[in-house]
Amino acid sequence: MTNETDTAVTVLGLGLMGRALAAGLLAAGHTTTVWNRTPGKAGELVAAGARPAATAAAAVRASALTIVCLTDYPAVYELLDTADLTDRTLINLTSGDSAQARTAARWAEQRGARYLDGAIMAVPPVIGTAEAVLLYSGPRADFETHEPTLAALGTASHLGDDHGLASLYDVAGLAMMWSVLNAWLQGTAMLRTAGVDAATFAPFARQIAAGVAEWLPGYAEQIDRGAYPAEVSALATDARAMVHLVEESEALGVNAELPRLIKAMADRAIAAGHGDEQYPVLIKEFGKPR
Ligand code: FVH
Repeated sequence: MTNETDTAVTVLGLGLMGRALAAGLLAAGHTTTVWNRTPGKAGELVAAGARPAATAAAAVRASALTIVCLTDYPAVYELLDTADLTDRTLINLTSGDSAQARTAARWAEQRGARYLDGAIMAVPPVIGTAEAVLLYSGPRADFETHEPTLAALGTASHLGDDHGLASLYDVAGLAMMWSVLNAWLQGTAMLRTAGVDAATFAPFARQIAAGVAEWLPGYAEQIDRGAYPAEVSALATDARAMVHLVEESEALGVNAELPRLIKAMADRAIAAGHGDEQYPVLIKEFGKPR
């Protein structure tokens, strides 16, 4: 078991996020070695006690644990392909998709390293606080070994042994985030045609979003059970309201692409015989390629 206060860690990549990660580790008392491709980004960290390494390869050898946070996965390979990773643990917090994470795990393991993939569900200013949620996937034993150290960065969650899971959750979270924002922007665009400004609509929209969020556990239960009894509303009823959304958007002269997409998916599910079932039956449409 590692010691929470003095575990040696290397951070590769001192962009906005990498600097926040290194600062969090330093603040928690960890011996922190840092390296960045472009010189000059380590100044404040070094002043706070970080050890600058001359090369990425040297930085990796300085600590049993290396955290890498670069722009993308190709940058990680470019940086570490020739480094000696033997007996090191590499935690890759670079954003990517699940296939990239699984490929990176094989790549690291072929080089004798233990590998965890991670996703940061936070912005740099909250790193080091419980508000920062960081997701990890890969062998549980490796996560548990470093969990006390990772606690310095925020709330650490292990999702499973499959290295792809952290990225998959990350991307699923992005689907949520952009869908909610797009729905709000759609409503805002519509209301602005009547002189209602975004700030006026925002509290109402927030209430709707919070109300819908309350439905998720029950709807998830229907999806996992594969049964969609119409307990509060049938999809066919929702689809009739979708016509209003499409027609209103078109009449107002705002973008109607999203309303049309929403309605087209419901129409397909209804055509497939699901009109009497409840909204989450649309998982059948979301679950296949198109
Ligand atoms: N910033 C954020 O809020 C988000 C929150 C969610 C997760 N992300 C992901 O974190 C990764 C890094 O993001 P970042 O904000 O730190 O990005 P930058 O400030 O642009 O820093 C990028 C660093 O990557 C280095 N780098 C890029 N290519 C290479 C390479 N071929 N070899 C070595 N290093 C490379 C770059 O170095 P330099 O340009 O300073 O020399 C920076 O250190 C990212 O995946 C986000 O999606 C952050």
